[in-house]
Order: sequence, then structure tokens, then C-alpha cells
Amino acid sequence: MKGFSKDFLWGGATAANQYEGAYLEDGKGLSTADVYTNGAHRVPRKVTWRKENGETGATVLNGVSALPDGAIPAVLDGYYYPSHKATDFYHHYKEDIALMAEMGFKCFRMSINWSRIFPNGDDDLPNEKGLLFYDAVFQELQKYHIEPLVTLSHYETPLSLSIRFNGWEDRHCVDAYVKYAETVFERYKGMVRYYLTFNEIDCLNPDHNPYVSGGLLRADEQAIASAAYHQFLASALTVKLAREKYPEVQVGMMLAYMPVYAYTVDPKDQLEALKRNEEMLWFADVQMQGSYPPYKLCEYERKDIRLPEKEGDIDLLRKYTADFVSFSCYGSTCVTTHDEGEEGGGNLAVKSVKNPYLEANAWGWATDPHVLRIAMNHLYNRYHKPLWIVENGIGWADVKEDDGSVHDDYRIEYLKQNIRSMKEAVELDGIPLIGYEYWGCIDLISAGTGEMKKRYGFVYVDMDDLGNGTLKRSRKDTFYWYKECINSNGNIE
Ligand code: BGP
Repeated sequence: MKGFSKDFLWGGATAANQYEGAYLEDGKGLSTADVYTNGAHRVPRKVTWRKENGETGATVLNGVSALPDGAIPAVLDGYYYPSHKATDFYHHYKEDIALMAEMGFKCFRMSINWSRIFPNGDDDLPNEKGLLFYDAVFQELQKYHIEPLVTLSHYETPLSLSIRFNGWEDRHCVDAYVKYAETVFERYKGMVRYYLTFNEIDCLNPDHNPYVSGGLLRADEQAIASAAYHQFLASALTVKLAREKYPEVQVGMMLAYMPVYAYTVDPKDQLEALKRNEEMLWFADVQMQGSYPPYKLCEYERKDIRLPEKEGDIDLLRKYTADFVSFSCYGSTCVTTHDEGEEGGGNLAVKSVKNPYLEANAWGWATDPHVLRIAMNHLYNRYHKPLWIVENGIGWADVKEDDGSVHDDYRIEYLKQNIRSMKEAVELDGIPLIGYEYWGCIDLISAGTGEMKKRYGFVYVDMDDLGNGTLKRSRKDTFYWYKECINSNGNIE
């Protein structure tokens, strides 16, 4: 049987706002993540704001929601903002990359913080100090032959674009983004070959987080549809830019894809599961097939939602589809229209019930030993383009022993199940897979809750939920396990 290819890109993944810290250093501007407070399991994060009259407050901006009239996002005293320090990759990148190299990483997924390069998102000139930081990171990666995979926008928008334009609702963001993409492509020519345009673009859905994904301070369904449209356009223009000026660059799309199962065999549940799956997949349809699926257009028509279309847009979307499909997948979710089943938690996007066949972690995320094979079959058989798993992992409140060790056997078990599943998709189903990037390879802040204790890493970082700690790095048991896994090219028992 054929295993993973010789050049399979094993590695790990991170995002600037959860990992970098240094939120105002060297000329960086504020991003939407920098005014986002910490939360906890079932305690949502909030956006802090100030009004002209001096009134201040904090508001939950999940789904269809808005800041109070006249409120402008601002950093306030008395709140804790996890992105400000994060786990300080900014000052630890050499040490962290050396740890990745020790595990044998072939690839490292990271994001560039747009507001580090253009502090207001659309400044005339880029911030040289911001560019220099990523120069240094890419040079360090090159030293160890680690291929960077760079997300251009991972759950953050320059705050100034949110305040002035309500983020991606306005077409202004498209031009600003393409200029940012071009600046980065040009600067890192020869150093970065793989880019992703928007992290988990489907999280822009009305039932998820349009603030985090689109920088929307006022999100109704029309604004969300416009924002998604503008991100599709920005992606297509980025692909065009690469094809015309940077042919060595490959641009992928990125989807959060946690397959949804029906809890019962009742056709009503089956239909509900189908609809939930399509709520994620239609975003990939536009980016990989080049047009909106009919059911989405019908829904927009029923709701009287108009796409902010201009001449030539449709051609761009059709012509410049992405080169590969990358996705995050942590487990599966399960839905029902019945009054049965235990409330399942899961992520905020899907109100799920607990799958009785699966175990879940403390945050309600279920570990599914077959999910990667299922997800890969769905995605490949629909788009026929190479896949790339750019997030998979398990969050756990790890305990560090006095000698610095962390015995995360639950994570080893998770990895075994998931890697086996993706291996089956490659070997038994013949699906082309470029690489596997384990999420949060070095401990970082949780996106959903802003907690530190929801840890994913192979490397423990000494810091608590409020940013106290030495930031010292230490190797968990999975560090050694993953190293062996990479060394044997995934030949695990
Ligand atoms: C994905 C995001 C990541 C990451 C991960 C885990 O949705 O792309 O940024 O954080 O989920 O989620 P959490 O951090 O909420 O556990």
C-alpha cells in the first residue's frame, strides 16, 4: 500500500493574534483581536468600546449583533485582552522554531498580522519594522528547511477598517487587502510559496462570528452576505495576482469543516444535517467551483439580500478559483430535530447533541476516529483538488509536573486515531493530501474562549488565563511522539 508521499508536509499551525503578542510593538496598529476580552467555556468574549461622551462598555458580538449606537471599539483599563501578550512568539521565535525543527517539522503554518504591515489596513506605505519581523521569521525557518504556510488573514482585521468601513461589509477592504497581499508576495518572494487567503471563511456565517471573521461591528444578514462576497472577491484577486506576477506561489482556500451527522434516521434529522453541512460547504463551492450554489442564491432571494456585484466580478470569481482546499477539522458534530439527546456543546456555530458513540473533551468537542477520512472524501469528491489539513488537534487543561514534564497520553490517543483516519483516506481512497498541520503546536491562546488553559501544544508554555507566568517552554510527551511520527513518515502503529 502506498503511504504518505516522500515530501509530505508534516508540521504545526498557529495564528498571529493567538501566538505573537507584542500587540503595539514596532509600529503595529490595533486589530479587531486587540479589543477582544477573555471568556471561558460558555462565557462569550466581548468587544470593549468607548463613546464620545466618555461612556464605556463591553458587548458580545456573536452572530447577528451590533455595538450600541456611537460605540467605538477601544482598549480599556480593567479588562484582560489575550492577544496583547499571547504566548509571545514575537520574542521567542528563534526558540520556538528550534523546537519545531527538533520535532522534524517540514512545514509551519502561521499568519501574518495585517495591522503589523499596514497599521490602519490601508496606509500608503507599509511599516518596515513589521516587514522585518517576518523577514527574520522566514529566515529562521529557512535555516531548518521548514516550509512556511502563511495565512494572510486569520481571525483579525485592522481595527481602523472596522471602525471606518464596518470591516468587510465595504468593498474598500478588497483593494486594501490585495495591496497588502501584493506587498507580502513581493517582499517574501522566494521565501514563501504557500498562502491561504482567509482562515475558516465559513465562520462568517450569521450563526457564527462575523466580527472575528469579517471585522463587522454591525452585522445583519445583508452586511454578512456583502462581507462574504467581498472576501471571495479579494481571494479571487489574490489568486489572479499570484498567477500573473508570482507563478511560484500557490494560493489555497481555508474552510472550517466539521462534518455534521444526523442524530436519528428520521429524514427530518437527515435534512437538518445536510443543511448544516451545506452551510459550511457553500463557501468552498464559490472558491473552488467559481460560483454560488443555487440554494444559497434562492435563500438570498427569499430574504431579499442583494450581492454588491459590479461588472466583471462574476468572471473573476469563475476564473480565479483557488489552487488547493485547506481545512480545519477537530471532530464531528451531531444534530437533531427531536427532543432527545444530551446537549452536546461543540463550537458556537452548531447547536449539537452529544454523539453517544464518541468521547468529548471538557469543552464538548468530540473526538471522532473516522472524521478525517469522511471529511476528506466529501471535499475531494466535490472539488477534485489537492487537500491540506491545516488544523486538527485537541484542547486539554494539561497539568505540568514539577520536573516540567506533561503526560498528555489523551493527546497521543487523539493523534493516533486522526492520523490513522487521514492515512486511510490517502491509502485506501487515493486522495491527494499535501500535508498535515497540527493546531497550536506550541501552546497558545484559545480563539473561542480566549483561555490559556485550553491547550493544544506539543510544547507547554508557562502562562495562565490572565497572562501570569514565565513563558518558559517545556516538551510534553506528545513532542517525542510526534517527532517519531514525522520521522517514520506517519508509519504509526
Ligand atoms: C479554529 C481556529 C483557530 C483555533 C482553533 C481551535 O477555529 O482557526 O484559530 O483557535 O479553531 O479553537 P479554540 O481555540 O477555540 O479551541
